[in-house]
Amino acid sequence: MLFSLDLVSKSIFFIFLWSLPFRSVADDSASSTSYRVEPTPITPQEGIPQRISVYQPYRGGNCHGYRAKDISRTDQGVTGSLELIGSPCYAYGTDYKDLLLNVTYDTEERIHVSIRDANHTQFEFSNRHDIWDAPIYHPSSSVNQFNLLYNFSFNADPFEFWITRKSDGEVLFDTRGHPLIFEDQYIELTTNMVDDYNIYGLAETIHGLRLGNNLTRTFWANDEASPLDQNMYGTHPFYLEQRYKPVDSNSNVNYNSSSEQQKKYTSASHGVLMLTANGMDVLLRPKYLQYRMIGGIIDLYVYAGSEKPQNTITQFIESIGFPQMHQYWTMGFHMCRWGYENISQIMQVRENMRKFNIPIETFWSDIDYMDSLRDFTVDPISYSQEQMIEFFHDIESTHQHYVPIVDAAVYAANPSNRSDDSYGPYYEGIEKDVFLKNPDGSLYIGEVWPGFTVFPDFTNPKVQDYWKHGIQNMSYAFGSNSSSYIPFSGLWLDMNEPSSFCVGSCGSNLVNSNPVHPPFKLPGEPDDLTLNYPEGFNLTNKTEYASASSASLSQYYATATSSMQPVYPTAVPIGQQPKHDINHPPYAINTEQGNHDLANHGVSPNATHHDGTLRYDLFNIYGYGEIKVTHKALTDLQPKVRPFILSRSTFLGSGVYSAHWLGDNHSNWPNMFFSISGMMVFNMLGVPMVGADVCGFQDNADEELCARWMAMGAFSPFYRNHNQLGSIHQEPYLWASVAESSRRAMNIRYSLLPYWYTLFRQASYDGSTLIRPLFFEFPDEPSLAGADRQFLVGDSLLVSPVLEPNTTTVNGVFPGDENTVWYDWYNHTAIEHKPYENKTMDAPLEHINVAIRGNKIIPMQQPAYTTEETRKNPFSLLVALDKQGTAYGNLYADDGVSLTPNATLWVDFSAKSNKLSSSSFGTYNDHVPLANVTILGVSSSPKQVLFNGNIVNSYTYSDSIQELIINNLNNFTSAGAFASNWTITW
Ligand code: MIG
Repeated sequence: MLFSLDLVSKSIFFIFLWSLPFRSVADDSASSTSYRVEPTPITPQEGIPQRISVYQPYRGGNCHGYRAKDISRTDQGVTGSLELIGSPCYAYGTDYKDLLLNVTYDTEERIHVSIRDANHTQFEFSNRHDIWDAPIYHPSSSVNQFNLLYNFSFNADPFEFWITRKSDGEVLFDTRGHPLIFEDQYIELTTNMVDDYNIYGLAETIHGLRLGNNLTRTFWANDEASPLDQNMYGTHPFYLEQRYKPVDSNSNVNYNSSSEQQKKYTSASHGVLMLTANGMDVLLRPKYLQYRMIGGIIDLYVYAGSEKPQNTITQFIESIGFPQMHQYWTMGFHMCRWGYENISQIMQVRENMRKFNIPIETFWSDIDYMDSLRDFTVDPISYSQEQMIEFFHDIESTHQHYVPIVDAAVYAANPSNRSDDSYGPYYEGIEKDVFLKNPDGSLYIGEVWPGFTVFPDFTNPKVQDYWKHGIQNMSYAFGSNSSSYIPFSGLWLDMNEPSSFCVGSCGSNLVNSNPVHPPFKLPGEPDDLTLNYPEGFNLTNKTEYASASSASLSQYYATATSSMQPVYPTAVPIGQQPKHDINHPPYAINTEQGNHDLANHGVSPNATHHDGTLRYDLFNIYGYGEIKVTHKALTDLQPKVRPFILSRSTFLGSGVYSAHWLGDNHSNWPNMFFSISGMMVFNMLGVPMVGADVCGFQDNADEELCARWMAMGAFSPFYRNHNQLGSIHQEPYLWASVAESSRRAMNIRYSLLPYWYTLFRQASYDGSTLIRPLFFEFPDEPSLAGADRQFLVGDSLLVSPVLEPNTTTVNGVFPGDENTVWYDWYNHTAIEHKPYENKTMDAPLEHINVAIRGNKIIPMQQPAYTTEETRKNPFSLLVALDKQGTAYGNLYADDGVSLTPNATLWVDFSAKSNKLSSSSFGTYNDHVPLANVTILGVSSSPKQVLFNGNIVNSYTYSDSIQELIINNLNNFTSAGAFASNWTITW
């Protein structure tokens, strides 16, 4: 009998089997039992109700902080010890009596303050370079203490510290008046804040760009669709703060100003990072900002910043890692949907897009393609190998791409079900011992789409081979017949918070009932359930299912205190030592999930990693671990190619390996609006390849929303339309106006690909933002501090999308001063505006307002149906002169694929005094000529136009638009537009 085999010997056998073709559902002989998955959902498990501490009476009032002893200052920093004042106060845990203070001057811009318990009992994230390593730990330059941009000051008794920026005396971080609390499950550190502070970041949440001072940001990786202000998928405990000062309030301040105009304000920004993967609340309040962490130690970094917000962001991103370059094709349009039931439907979308002449670069598959929703399998019928081979052949011939989803959770095979025996990803993981455990060493078994599941421990070194093997086998399952041919172009990592639909290890002892239906109805699933779940699973397990769900519930209730009455973790009497509780810590953070139980809807904090580290201490970095392992697997499989990974959960530095989408939004206008700040913030966090589900994921999109969003999406770095199972279709050809708005906006996007690619290169080089808040370019204008209804693409384009229904106009500002020129993208005329006047622009349904900033030069190419075809078309330049007749820009190019390109090209463009010069550096050349140059802001008709001194005959000048178009440059540049330096004069 198969069930009598022990798991390990069985697994060895099935690792072998796994490389063979996957089981076919038609093979009935594989099923020894009669199964039909019980369709009635079990009662959702909601965890043990917690009273979130931030809304309870404050427990730290009896704490008096610490006293500094043995402080010594060196050229590198400050060290010393801290001693608890008075007796323990047991705010929400047990106070440490002795702490170590370590302040290091990491770089001239960045200071690091660490405070830990003297015996190193607490988990120290910064010791785990095996899990997270970043340039922050390896400062490159030696620090000259005379060049430090900051000062560290402190009071000894009680210990308080403050960090100032030397140049202007601004206090950047200041704990004065707030006692430090340092307990085993509660650490509190507070900084005073200026009035009405402007801070940005502390992602991931859905909020306007400027966070305001009445917000609690909780850091706890969470699978939830669009919860306003609350915790979601990713964790980035960094903020940028921007401060403005009236110019005459402090005559010592003298920020450099390039503007001729007398400024009313000057500004400067700095950054603050609390490096931890533990859960925490950050309280943003009118006078202060408070960190409340439920574990770990304090690793605080302050970046002294700059007058330019972008420079502060560069200081930060440099420390967590500059983002990767993505392949060129990733900039094309992506179409996705949960609910493409078979590959024929995707092939049909491909045909329709072509028929309606709407570009599409990449087809995505959600979990529909999997066999019974199990990772690394492909449905043998609806996504049959035969069809997939044909599909890959077709899309490769047209330079299109395919990206399938992979979920973090792995189906736990049912040992009593023969048809599960071939599920190698489970048995190999058992054999290699790479799954998360319970504290008692048994497997942690949660529940996701395929039923009860296990979760790879991405901190286990052994997981690398396991995961790579999974990806390789998936490639075979799709029809590849060679280890070097991977038919998909990237991987989409979902559910990697990781999400789990029940509380705790709910599937322990229940795998014999697998597969089970999720404990809720799927979107669009009928009430009268006659469907098979998962698809293709057409037998019944009704009896097993019933006992499974009741067993699961009783096991779960047994862990609750007695009933489902709320448990108040803060109710430990002062002076008593609270119990160390991993799943229900004494301080209950404000996590969004129902009942605020930390174990609800995710893999719980007591799940245990291979070395005994609790997930409690690594909670927020699971997705990052998966990203890194996937990245390495992909580079192992295709060593020369830049991996493309799209991840839902992210952590500091994820942009080094991955792109991000903003998750399960809704098809409504507010969600479209919030996606702007979402993109801006992820750009500040070094994840520039970011975008929302265009037209919205949940609920039904309508024509007007989708027309507007397809247009705005064309100005997102990551441009993907995605939709939920059960929602009406929203492919852009389904409504005439959506088709038209998509075609127009994509025409712009594809013509701007050289510009986008250059922006990505700059991001990977110095952390430059692609989707840029207005205040980044115009930092001295306080009214822009919260501007998030318009955005800049790079420094040159201003986009003013319509974000509400039933209108044909949009309001927006044209920032800058009297000298700033903005040109309309479409008609090339200079836009009449007064600085900061809220101007109303025409915005018919199929039109999105885009303005070009004077002083900028934008490289473009003639757009085609795919990015590959566009790359073969001639270049053009759009030169937008400022009032002085000058403009600058640049271009980066390489082969668009290679991890380490063997040739690259940088081109600098500059225009002044009626002369445009192009200077190239590097040898990359795709032998595409320059077709034309359009110059805006030319005040009179030129007498002649010369290219490298040779007369150019073909040009037109428009007096009314003040535009000079120089055509037919192909002959001069047939060796390649930028193969050599040139000048054009007029
Ligand atoms: O909870 O795979 O965010 O993009 O379509 C649903 C199905 C699971 C969540 C992802 C969404 C995806 C969906 N997934």
